[in-house]
Amino acid sequence: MTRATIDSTATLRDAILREALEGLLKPAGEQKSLPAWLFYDERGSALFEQITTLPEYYLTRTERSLLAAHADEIIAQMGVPVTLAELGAGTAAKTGLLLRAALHSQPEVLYQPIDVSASALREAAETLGAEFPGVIVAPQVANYITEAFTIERPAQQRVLALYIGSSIGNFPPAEQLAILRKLRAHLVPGDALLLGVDLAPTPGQENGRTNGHAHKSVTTLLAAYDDAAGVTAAFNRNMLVHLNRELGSDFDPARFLHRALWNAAQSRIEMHLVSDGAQTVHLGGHAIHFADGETIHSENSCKFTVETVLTLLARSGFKPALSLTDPAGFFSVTLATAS
Ligand code: AVJ
Repeated sequence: MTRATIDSTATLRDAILREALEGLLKPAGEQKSLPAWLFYDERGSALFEQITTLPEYYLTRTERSLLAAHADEIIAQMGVPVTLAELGAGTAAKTGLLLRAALHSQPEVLYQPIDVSASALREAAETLGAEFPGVIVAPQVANYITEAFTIERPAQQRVLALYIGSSIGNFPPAEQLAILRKLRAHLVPGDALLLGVDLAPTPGQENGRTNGHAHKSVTTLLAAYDDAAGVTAAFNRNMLVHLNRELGSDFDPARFLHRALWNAAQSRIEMHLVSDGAQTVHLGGHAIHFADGETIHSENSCKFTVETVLTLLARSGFKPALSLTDPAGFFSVTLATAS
């Protein structure tokens, strides 16, 4: 069962224009950028789904196996019936694991996915509605950064807020803190946050293997953002197609090349779109010039350590209850209660 979706197409287009101009109208020599949420139009969301199934993209399957192994434990920690709310839910591909666990101890679960992509939310509602008759889906189409969102709390229930998939890694540390504090303000003591983050490479494990144990290397990380099949490249370029459609700009996506790099000082993967030759693009009444090789910085994907996650949670009003990491140290999921 699905409740009505809140739509806000005009607001969204305004935000896209504002952010595109802010990122692209830069003095010559200054880094141009676009915000990563612009990836997620219908095609971008589909390409991201495809990325999550790639052999190089270990994030999704690692997080899924952590959730599969610990879903009952996570739900049991909550103690009472729960409603699940999810920031950046997308198609909610991993959420079923937690919903199923919740349905073991309560007849119905209200699931509140929040995402910028209406098409992804429609798919989430259809899939979950079909698989779990006890799940009531209440989707919100919203950019949880720029727009207000609501979280409902049915009587006698606790909110389990999900912020998984390392989506928080798209934001710089100060904004990570602001997002979690904003989320915390929707919660009351006893509610909880389940936060999934991708981990930084193990220092000194460049070749990926020591004493027969797998370790995370920079090479592993880079491959996850520059796959052999070129899906991530298509995902990156699709941002320009999205802008062309929404704003009537004239980017030629074929003249921007995909690049992924590891920024060790900031502990993040960066994705860029590299101008193949000098060119001028028209957008919102402006002519935007690109020098040959100049880049649009399209994404940051920050990588954490268990320690940096715990610090972030403490600073945003959460107290860790359960910290889960796979044996090779690729990915980490933390359950933290609102304190
Ligand atoms: C959805 C932000 C977690 O950073 O790994 C995948 C997006 N970018 N491949 C990530 C992404 C390139 C993804 N997040």
